[in-house]
Amino acid sequence: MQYLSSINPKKLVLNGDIIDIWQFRKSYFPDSHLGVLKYILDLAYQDCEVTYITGNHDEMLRKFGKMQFGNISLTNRLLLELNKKKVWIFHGDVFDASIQHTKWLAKLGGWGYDRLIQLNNIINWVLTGLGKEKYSLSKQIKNSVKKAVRFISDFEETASHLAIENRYDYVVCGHIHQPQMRTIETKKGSCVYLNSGDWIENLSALEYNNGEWSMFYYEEQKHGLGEYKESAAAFRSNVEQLLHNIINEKQ
Ligand SMILES: [Mn+2]
Repeated sequence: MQYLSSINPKKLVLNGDIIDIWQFRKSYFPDSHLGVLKYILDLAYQDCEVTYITGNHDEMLRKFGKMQFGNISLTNRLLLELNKKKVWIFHGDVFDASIQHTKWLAKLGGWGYDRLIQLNNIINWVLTGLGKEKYSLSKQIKNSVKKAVRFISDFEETASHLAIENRYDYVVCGHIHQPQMRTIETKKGSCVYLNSGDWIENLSALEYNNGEWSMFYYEEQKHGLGEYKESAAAFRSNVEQLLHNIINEKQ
């Protein structure tokens, strides 16, 4: 909240796994988390364009495809043009099942994100059919640090190869919880790979200001943020009132 209330974005992109639907089912949702969601609604209310990109923990939302509610849009991926540079933003779990096939995947080139999702689903379907478990990143990481490091670099390269094939200048992912900003070159060109990290361990975010990308790290920069005061409380009770009205109207 301290970070969120310190920024004043024109656009806010939430790159997947914001709401853990599986946990949500177990009705685990503390007030502090709800406060973050309400604050984001507040931003949207005040003319910030909020884009909610679906991840694997909130993949149920994927079936809705693209949706728009006022300033809030729900999507599987986002294309932006910033300073004449093409930016491709998606969560990245799509690579989980197919990462081991990086090389031939890169050769296919020009593959859209939706087809990658299909491929990922097919591979998991085949694995399940064979009585094997779905491919899981967290499991891979638990297996060995070496494998995890390999996975991360494969992930970054796969994303970048696809971005280069599709002529994007920037590719922005989440999912692997590894904040990163680096240029990746291939014979066909180059692109900048960015990862916003996470708000579990790294407490990091990507920012785009005056034509430049930068990484925010809460631990290093929190002293410059100022304190968060619960001044948005008035709006919050408004949201509660609004929800209450909607519910009552339906009855
Ligand atoms: Mn994820």
